[in-house]
Amino acid sequence: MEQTLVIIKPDGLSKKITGKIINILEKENFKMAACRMFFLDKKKTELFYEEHRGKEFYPPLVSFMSSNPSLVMIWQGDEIISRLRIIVGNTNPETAEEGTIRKMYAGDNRHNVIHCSDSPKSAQREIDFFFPEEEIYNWERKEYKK
Ligand code: 3AN
Repeated sequence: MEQTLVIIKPDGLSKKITGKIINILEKENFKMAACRMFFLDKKKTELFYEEHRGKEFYPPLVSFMSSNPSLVMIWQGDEIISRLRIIVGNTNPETAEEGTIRKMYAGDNRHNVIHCSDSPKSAQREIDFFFPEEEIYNWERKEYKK
């Protein structure tokens, strides 16, 4: 079973859609494996979005993400990485499919309410970036009752 990193960005928190987003994930039968509020200061945001350094949207992205706290979570489920990308929708809400989280709630391609990992490799990097192993539940472990 896969795990992926999900961030409800500062605009998601200020729009008060945290519960709605969690509800969408729960309805898919995905399970939360970790959850913590983080204030991504400038340095941490720059490191997280390192691959975009140098792009024209990088400085405003960093300043938006470090403007207010975010809710950072790990979610677990079968093929969750690719399935969640579809549920979240395109970076730009104008071109996102109807019914996707970004189509429903995002303001524009920067203020797009949610982040989710785009590949198994980035999921691993992003999970390690935020959470030590002991803070992550693995619902496949025998000691948790289903
Ligand atoms: P996604 O989150 O859809 O995987 P990425 O990884 O390409 O998108 O970009 C990371 C973040 O950078 C996006 N979530 C968005 O906030 C911002 N971003 C990406 N492309 C643009 C753009 N053209 N203009 C403004 N912000 C952008």
